[in-house]
Amino acid sequence: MSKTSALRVVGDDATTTAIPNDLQAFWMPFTANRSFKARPRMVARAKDLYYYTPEGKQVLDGTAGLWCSSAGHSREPIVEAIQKQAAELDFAPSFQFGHPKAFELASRIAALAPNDLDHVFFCNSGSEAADTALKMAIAYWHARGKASKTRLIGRERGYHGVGFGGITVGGIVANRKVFGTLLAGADHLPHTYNREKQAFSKGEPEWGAHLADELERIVALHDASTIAAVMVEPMAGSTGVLPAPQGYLKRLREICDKHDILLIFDEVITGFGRLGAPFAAERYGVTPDLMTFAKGVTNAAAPMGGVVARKHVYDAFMNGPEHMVELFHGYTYSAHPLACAAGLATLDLYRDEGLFDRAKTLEPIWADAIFSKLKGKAGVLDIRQVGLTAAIDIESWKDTPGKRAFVAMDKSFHDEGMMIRTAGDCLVVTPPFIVTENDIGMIADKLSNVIDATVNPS
Ligand code: PXG
Repeated sequence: MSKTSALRVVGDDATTTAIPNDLQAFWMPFTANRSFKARPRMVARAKDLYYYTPEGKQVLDGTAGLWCSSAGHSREPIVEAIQKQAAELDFAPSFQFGHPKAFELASRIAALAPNDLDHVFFCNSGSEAADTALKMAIAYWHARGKASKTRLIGRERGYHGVGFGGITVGGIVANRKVFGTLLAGADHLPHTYNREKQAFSKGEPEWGAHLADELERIVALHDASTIAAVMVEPMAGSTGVLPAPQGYLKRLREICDKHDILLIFDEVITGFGRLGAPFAAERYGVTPDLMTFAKGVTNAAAPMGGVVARKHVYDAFMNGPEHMVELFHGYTYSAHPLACAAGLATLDLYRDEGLFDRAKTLEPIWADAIFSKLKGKAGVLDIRQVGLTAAIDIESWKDTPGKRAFVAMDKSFHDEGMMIRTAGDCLVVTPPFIVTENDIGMIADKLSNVIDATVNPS
């Protein structure tokens, strides 16, 4: 097959867009490539709550992209900031040099983060943020003269991106099982989901705080002198929205304190308003030692991630000769000027439009709409929700687990004009915070339609 692919033009109005006619070259991430290429779900443009296909058809963004475009798409202040920055300073090294917006953005994020989470390390994705936090934790104990503390504890069903550190502490089996032995010395807490005890809870389930005590068992097995850190998502997102049981995170914090173990919150999804507060740490009144972020920091208009460290973590590194690098870690694109400009414009937009408060105000309206429309429907096995997120477990088709949700996702795009995500036979919706009550009703209706349309296998 020729490697040059001509462009085919489709559509016949102002929305006309050129699309490549050869879909083979792009090996798509986390995608059923053959199915996609047989029946593409293509978008070419986006504005506010909507994507538009190359043909100009409107698609409601039920997922804020991948939980990341929280203020809606192609927002002018962010677009302008990126354009201006590209013309003014396209790139600057952050190794031994700096540029003003990196410091400004770090200060703004530190100010948003609770307590003494005061120092911000930049990278370019949630995966890099997770691996950075894990490396920081191990290096922290080394710097403190406790170099035997290297074990990393994660949780079943956890998602911390796709780097080797992240999949080692992560607990999504498909993301781990074909990648060999991973990092040595990891262990896992049990996940916090129990349908029998928690089905159809709104917000944080009442049952499950005691599962944090499993950390005591892990400490007893390995000894605290070998454990560097515990990393968890305050709400496990990718696995299909598992909100932390009431009191669970506080208990985890107490056990970490008791045994001198760092607590890392992976706030890649929960950071920047998704749970109605700047960070989930604030919603739950629990301060981790390290906190990752990505996605919403730039409204996803430029790739960026990072780790916020508490003062005592940062200070542990600030010794030795002053001409020496304190932490041998970083990325060429750490604090990339375009991402910093996008981040500053995004934080302004969140503040000016009160979008975190909006998410908080909308939460009960969102929960009521989803529950009242979908609870009790045939084949709806559970609904979980916290902040502006919801996950609906639907009954699987016989012998083809995951296929019903896949078909529902495809039908949602093509027939209902709405983008949703799936996790096994679970439908996940996480809209931008700019949704209105009316939009929320529409999302619930469209979900109801695709659930009905997939009762029988196709
Ligand atoms: N940590 C958490 C908690 C995440 O949710 C990452 C790390 C990795 O981020 P990057 O930027 O490396 O992808 C994530 C990413 C979904 C979905 O539909 C979730 C993510 C990414 C894509 C899809 O659940 N989370």
